[in-house]
Amino acid sequence: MSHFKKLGLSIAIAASLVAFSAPSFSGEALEVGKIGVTAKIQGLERVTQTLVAPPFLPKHDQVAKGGPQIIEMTMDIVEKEMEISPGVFVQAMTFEGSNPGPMIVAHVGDYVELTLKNPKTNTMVHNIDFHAATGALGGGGLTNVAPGQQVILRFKATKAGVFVYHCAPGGVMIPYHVVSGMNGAIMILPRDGLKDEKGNLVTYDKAYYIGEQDWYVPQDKEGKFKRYDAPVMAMGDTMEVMKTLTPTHITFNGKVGALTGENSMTAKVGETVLFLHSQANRDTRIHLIGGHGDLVWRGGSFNDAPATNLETWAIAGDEAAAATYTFKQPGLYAYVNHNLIEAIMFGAAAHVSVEGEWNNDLMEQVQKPGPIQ
Ligand SMILES: [Cu+2]
Repeated sequence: MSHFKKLGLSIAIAASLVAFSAPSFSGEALEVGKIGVTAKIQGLERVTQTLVAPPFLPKHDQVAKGGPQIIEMTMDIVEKEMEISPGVFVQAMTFEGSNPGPMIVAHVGDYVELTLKNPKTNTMVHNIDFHAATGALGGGGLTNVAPGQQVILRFKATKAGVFVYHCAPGGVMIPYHVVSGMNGAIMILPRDGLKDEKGNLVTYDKAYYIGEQDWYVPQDKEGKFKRYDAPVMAMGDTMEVMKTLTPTHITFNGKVGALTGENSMTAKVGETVLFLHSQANRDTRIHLIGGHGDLVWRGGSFNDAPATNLETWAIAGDEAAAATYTFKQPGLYAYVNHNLIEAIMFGAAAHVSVEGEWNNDLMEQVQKPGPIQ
């Protein structure tokens, strides 16, 4: 063994002895551990994720390149009046000004580091509870911010799946903020990507995030929807409607018709689309009319094998789920909450406009409608 190699070995042994002996000083063990974790995290690459308004997702890799990263992002809390249906206004509370808030994307093993800002023009205390996070009420206990404050929370992504996040500032403010629009979702992908029911890699050509929201808008004696100047002024009347457990409106992405017409989701025949759907407060059931859920991660856990070929998939209140579908026919598809009263009369419907060649083998109108012969 050369002198240099010997020297190197003895340094390694000395270092490992230090490492092993340190925790034996029980009083300092915790401190050493903390420093160790911080040093480990500090050694990771930092990347900034630019959040985008739903139904779109931030730029991301489906299969992680390299090791875990610290993914930094900033969210502004925005209190604002939103028109959820023509002529119907709510005093909304939002992450980043949209309902739902932006989708965050990470991989298992990454650290999500969020700077949450509550501008001083806001009127309420807010926070964030990540269902993907472990401890402190999902981070809610560490992120209460009054108007004019910001906070930085970092959590490790340990569970693969799609998870809701929402504001949870305590007591009746929890449901009030959630049904005022203050919720979104985060997708934590397995480092080696999504897998089908047999364990084979699944990739998608595009992904959409649909956030379903139940709204409880007070009405006057004539049945006209009331309008308020601030969330605190709308609260008393809104709580009375909330207690009926009957929403007045149910939207996909913040407004009746937000994902229809010119704003329809799009795809081409042959493309695989990943649909991510959250409902932070209330049960729903999703159906793609004319298509299927080829692969459905019920409950949103990517560690579980997906269900296959579903017609409708249930999403429990305060849950997000994922489904893929490879489009086989062109045309306009309705993507709905298949309580059809909620879809058609309350607003919980979207469209997917699909381009491509019609396949007569899969479906053909053999005879046009005409007089009975
Ligand atoms: Cu809030």
